Amino acid sequence: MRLDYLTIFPDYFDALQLSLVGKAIASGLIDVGVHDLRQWTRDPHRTVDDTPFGGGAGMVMKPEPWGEAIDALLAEPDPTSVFVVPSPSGFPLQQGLVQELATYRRLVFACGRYEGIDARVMDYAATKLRVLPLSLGDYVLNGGEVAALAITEAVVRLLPGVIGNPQSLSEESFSDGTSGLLEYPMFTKPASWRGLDVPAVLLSGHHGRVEQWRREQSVALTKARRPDLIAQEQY
Ligand code: 6GU
Repeated sequence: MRLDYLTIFPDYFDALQLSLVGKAIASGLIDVGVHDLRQWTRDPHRTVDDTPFGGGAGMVMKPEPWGEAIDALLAEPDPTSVFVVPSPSGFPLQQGLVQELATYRRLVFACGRYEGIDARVMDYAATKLRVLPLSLGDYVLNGGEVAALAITEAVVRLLPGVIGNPQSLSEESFSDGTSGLLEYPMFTKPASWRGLDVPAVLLSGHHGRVEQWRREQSVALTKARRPDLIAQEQY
């Protein structure tokens, strides 16, 4: 998979070299390009923003540098690529959509700052590739960079060969979109630590009782933290 990032803060993406995503780059499973949007400006001040038509607070990212960037990255229309636009106004990102993104050959992340990107940029991009505005949740970040990193990590860990034990993918929260429950609590050694004991059932060796306990814990946690998930299904 190929990943491109359009940003005025390329340094955010130094973090791609770390951990699992960094290993996927080093091993050639993915390759990444980080692009400073200002290289596609033409004025001495390398301006990327301007005041909004219709008035209002804040600044809007002007379309021209984005148009040149899109042309530089995509010579022709490409149905195997997605233009991902992180935005609090985007479609809510869920694991099913992450799985879909993992099937594409290329993702181009358009990281906006200020009050957003001139809307015509998304219309223009849509003449070349699928455009997908995505939100991480109902809160506001200052720009798309941190969200692009989060989306990247969610996608890359699903690519074949990136995670050593694929079973750890199928057992986790939201893994298949069918269990719909949060993960149960996990423990490791020592069995007693600072007066806190691991639940005895986990030391019992009774596989069936362990499974039942974990299921009960998952249901209780989901009821407490994500009642919206319980409402959708019957437990
Ligand atoms: Cl994807 N972008 C920004 N700027 N803010 C957000 C977000 C994304 N998701 C939640 N808040």
